[in-house]
Amino acid sequence: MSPSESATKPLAANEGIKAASHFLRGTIAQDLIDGSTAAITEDNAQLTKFHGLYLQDDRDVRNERRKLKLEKAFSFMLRVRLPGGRCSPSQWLLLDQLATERANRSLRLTTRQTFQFHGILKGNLKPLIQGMHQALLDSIAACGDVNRNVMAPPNPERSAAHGAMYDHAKGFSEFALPKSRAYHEIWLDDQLVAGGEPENEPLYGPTYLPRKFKVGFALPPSNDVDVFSQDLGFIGILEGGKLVGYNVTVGGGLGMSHGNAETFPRVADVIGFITPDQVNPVGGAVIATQRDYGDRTNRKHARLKYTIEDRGIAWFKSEVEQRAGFTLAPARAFEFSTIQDPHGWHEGVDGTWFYGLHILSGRIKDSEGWPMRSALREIATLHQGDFRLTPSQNVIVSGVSPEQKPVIEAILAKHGLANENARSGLRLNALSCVALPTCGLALAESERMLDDLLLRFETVLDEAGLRDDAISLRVTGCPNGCARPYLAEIGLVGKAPGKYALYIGAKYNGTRLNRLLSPSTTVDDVLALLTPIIRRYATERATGECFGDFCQRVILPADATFHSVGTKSAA
Ligand code: SRM
Ligand code: SF4
Repeated sequence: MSPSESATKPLAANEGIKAASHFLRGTIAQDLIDGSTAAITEDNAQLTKFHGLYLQDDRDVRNERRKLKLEKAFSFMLRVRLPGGRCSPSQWLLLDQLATERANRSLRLTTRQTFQFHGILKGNLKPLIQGMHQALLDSIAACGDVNRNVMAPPNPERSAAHGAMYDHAKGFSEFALPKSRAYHEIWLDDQLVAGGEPENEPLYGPTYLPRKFKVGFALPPSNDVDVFSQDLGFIGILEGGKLVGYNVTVGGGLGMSHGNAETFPRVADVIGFITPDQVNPVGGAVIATQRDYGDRTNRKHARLKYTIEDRGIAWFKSEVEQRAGFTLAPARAFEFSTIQDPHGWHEGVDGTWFYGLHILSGRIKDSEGWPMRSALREIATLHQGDFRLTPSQNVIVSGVSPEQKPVIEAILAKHGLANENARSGLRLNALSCVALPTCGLALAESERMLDDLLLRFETVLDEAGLRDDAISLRVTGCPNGCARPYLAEIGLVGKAPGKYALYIGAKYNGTRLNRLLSPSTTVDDVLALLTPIIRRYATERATGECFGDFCQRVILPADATFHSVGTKSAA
């Protein structure tokens, strides 16, 4: 759709809801005391997203309840705001306790480095949010048409540059927070002073952004945050080990709809280099440009990537420069080699150690033979450093003194979890989204099928001698792309119960999208299609060639549909 076409169309319904909400209040407070339903109104369900909350229902029991003419089994999901994925042991313990008292006794680490609670009943929302507040945690803008949780490399101890980058990411998160006091009033019972001060959202305006907005900071050679999938990205540039600035990326985004060619995943463009003090001005200018030019008539066309596709990257860059009041310098050279988390023990530059612990799909719970939640709770009671959540749904126990190392190891061993990192390269690089039973948009299973899928693949990899090879595999229950499947060497995207679109051939370092191999396959077919390719890869690959590059070179037809970093003109 051209810019002039969108100018003549009516605004999307959410725009009216936002405009009438009085800066995100709506009638949420009234809904919370309505005991006639476990839900809230549809309009308020759009507004609570800005407060980090989604209304959901248990899809496993939907049909049964429909037959019994019962209301859906409603509950809420809450997403914590946690820039760079960092939390203290006392915060961990409190979140763990809240999961027991107010949610479904599990914590879910997300692909954007934060925690989600599931299964919160309406009456538990306020106590949970007030509990988080005691530990200085909130869920403001964790969802909604605003800047979301800002991603950054999880381990500042790796170098001084990592530390500086974490500070910039946290600073940007604060800078781009909505200013409305609605969250404090509704959830924390802050009183309105004399009917309330007039409010203003200097960055967003009263209708916020046309759509969600995502920011990530990456430090080469690791592209752990998948910077090219972000609306706005900052790639750290070092000189003599010092962080001198960032290459700015714009217009990444992964969501699409099956069968709708007007929606597509897109890798971001690199538009130039800035110094660290220019992060907020440039980021603010990018947000403001999207605020003013993003498509507010069609939510499937409202992300920044479409604004850039429609108007051109040169126009976008010049608009950002005009608003920021300076010109971006030419982009500097950079190279990414990996997306993988640091598993196991590593020494930081400050003499402390950190331990990367693999957690499949980021689900922290206690199950038979796998008491991960208990083990992490016990670590949190003794740990003197902090925890870092990674973009690959894992956790890093960080800031461990040499004396505490054996203590952490003993706790893991006691719970039978000492070998969680001794897994196949495929498993250590696998992600899945939540999907069923909580996600209202899921078309197929994802988290609940990942373990079985990996076991089946691992048999094939073992036979081919590839058990330790790092190959990225990501599964989602629908094409929205929450586990970033289009940037995986093997991507399965839910289409219908038991059916997946199969994509292969992304570059392992997250700089090239994959391409469609088969539009609708069962898991059996996925295995049947990929087994011979994996066998060929084992014997025919070039030295150092990653699986995605091999597929691109040998398997996939030449007519690419998705593009990669560097193939488009970065103005
Ligand atoms: Fe997502 C919607 C879960 C990362 C693209 N995502 C949802 C919802 C809230 C479903 C809904 O709208 O009702 C899912 C809740 C499921 C549940 O029960 O918990 C959901 N998204 C997730 C998480 C939890 C997946 C995970 O397993 O970790 C991730 C939470 C991140 C966070 O902490 O903020 C998550 N979602 C992503 C990512 C990856 C990323 O951001 O790095 C993407 C692709 C990148 C992008 O945005 O382009 C992503 N989620 C979407 C979309 C498609 C957006 C689009 O542009 O089309 C939707 C649907 C929508 O917005 O309409 C969506
Ligand atoms: Fe739900 Fe789809 Fe996101 Fe998976 S990818 S969590 S199914 S919206």
